[in-house]
Amino acid sequence: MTILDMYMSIALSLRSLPHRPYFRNGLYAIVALSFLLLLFSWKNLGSNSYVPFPGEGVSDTPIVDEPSAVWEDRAEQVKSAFLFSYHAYERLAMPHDELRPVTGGYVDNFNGWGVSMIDSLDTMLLMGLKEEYSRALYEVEKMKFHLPEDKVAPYFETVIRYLGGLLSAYAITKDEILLQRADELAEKLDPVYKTPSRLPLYGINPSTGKTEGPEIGILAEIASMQLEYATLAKMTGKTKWSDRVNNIVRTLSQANLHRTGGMFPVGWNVTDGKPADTRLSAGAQADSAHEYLLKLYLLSDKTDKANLEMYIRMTTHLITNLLYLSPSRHLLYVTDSSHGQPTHTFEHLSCFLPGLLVLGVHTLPLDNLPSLGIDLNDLAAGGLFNEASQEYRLLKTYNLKELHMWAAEGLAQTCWLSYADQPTGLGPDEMIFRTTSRHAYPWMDAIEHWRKSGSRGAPPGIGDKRAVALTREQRLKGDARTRDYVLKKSGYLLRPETIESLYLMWHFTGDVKWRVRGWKIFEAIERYTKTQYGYASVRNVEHMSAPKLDELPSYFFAETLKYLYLMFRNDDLLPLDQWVLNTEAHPLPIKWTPNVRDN
Ligand code: DMJ
Repeated sequence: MTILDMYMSIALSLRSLPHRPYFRNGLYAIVALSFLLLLFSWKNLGSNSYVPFPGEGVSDTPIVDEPSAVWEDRAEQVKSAFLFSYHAYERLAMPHDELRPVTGGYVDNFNGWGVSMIDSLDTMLLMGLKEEYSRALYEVEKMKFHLPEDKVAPYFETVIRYLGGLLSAYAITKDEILLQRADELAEKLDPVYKTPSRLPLYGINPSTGKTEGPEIGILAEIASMQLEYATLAKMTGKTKWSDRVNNIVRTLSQANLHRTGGMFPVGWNVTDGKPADTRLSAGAQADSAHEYLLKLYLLSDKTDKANLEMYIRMTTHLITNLLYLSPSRHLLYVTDSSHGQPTHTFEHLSCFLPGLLVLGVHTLPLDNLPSLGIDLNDLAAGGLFNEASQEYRLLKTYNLKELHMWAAEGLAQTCWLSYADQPTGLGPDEMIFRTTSRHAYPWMDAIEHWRKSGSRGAPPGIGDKRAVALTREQRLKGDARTRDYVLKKSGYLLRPETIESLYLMWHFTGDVKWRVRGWKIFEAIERYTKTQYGYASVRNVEHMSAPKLDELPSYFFAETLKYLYLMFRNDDLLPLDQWVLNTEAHPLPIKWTPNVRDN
């Protein structure tokens, strides 16, 4: 029965009351008034009121911390998971790229140079796996970076996985062969920079030097190699590599972003170096470019203000335009936009964002930007994107450190719930949040309303919430109302982003709930993704039988298991004031004494 039906039947039953007009009309008036009040509050939900959801403030699971010996043991279990699958890779696939974890075969999907092995080097080193490392090093010595004539190496993937992997292993061990191979690889890839803008092309055949790629490049692929090249420049002393970085940073910082409020769009013209569309994304096709803004500032030992300013601009637009609350559960999510309209898609890939935000909160004086000579108003000025100045004026009225932290917490919570809601405990690759024109609920509107009405309780979208399991029937009906979302891509691809953010939340806040949730995800990985030969992506996180894909992506070794291991260790294996992790979780050193060589 709908609320309208209910009111109709109350009205009808009033008609049958004994004939006493004053009494009956009085009741009519009360019923009509309550109906109007209900209508008014329902209409307002979509604009600026905030009605807490019954499950808010209630944790999905009791959070029980364990003695440090238990965490030590959990870290060891992650190491065993690494060894189990890496040994299968060594036995059945090395030096090919990836193991097929269901059939025991292999696949060469990233140039065929052994991407799993290179992506794994620093994980082995952090885990103290010397024998596996020396076997891999033996293979590194033989690497030639050759490709048949008809093949193309994807530049971005090759940099983040191979170059990043070689450089971080070199930073840890100083084994010269690693730097030598990294430098050779960068030389072979270098023709991608022969564009008028000096933004890289999509790909290259390193044997022939033939490049390939459309005129409109993708943000993540044209602007996520600066960390690796800045490190290569430091390590080799070659200015050629820092030139590559400087050109990209200059192009990005001079771009006219007035159509996108200071945030980088997805499409970039690699001929003129200008933004080529207005699509915005925090996830696919964009994620690491946003990530590298903050990380470049940190890698420069906090000297590179240009990247910091771009980071502040990016987060300002993202917070004021791309963060939304779901209508019933008030889950905070980040979405992408096309032609200025949010799509309300929420991607697993975007779950790196809470981790990035908490990293910023703990490394930047966000509550005192003027101490770095940065004024929010000035960032919007200069004619580049004056339309955005309203957003800057609004955020200036907040303590930015606090606001970024709320966003980090709320997003991390939603990323976690996207796992906890599922029967397998694994998170889907993409969800679409329920919304109607009334219920598209920008987070900053809710925060403003909450603040204006006295800042009572937790800020909207923040704090623990109950997980919501669907019945089989609800699932089959694809009903979004119970959870506020439906699954768009239902697979779990062994991705790291949520675990990465849980690790960073735990690392910086010390709140054990993030660590406990990390453990729950590891348990789900063990239960539902393990195969005879390793771990496999699963097709559908809603099916307890978790049908498998025959895929074990190399980032599972580089990122997923590394973040879990770091999270469960009791010591600080990787101090984040000394290391910056590239987008494939390869740690790069902030301080380095270069060996100067001739170019
Ligand atoms: C990784 O290869 C990198 O993190 C990349 O930036 C995007 N995501 C994948 C894993 O999901």
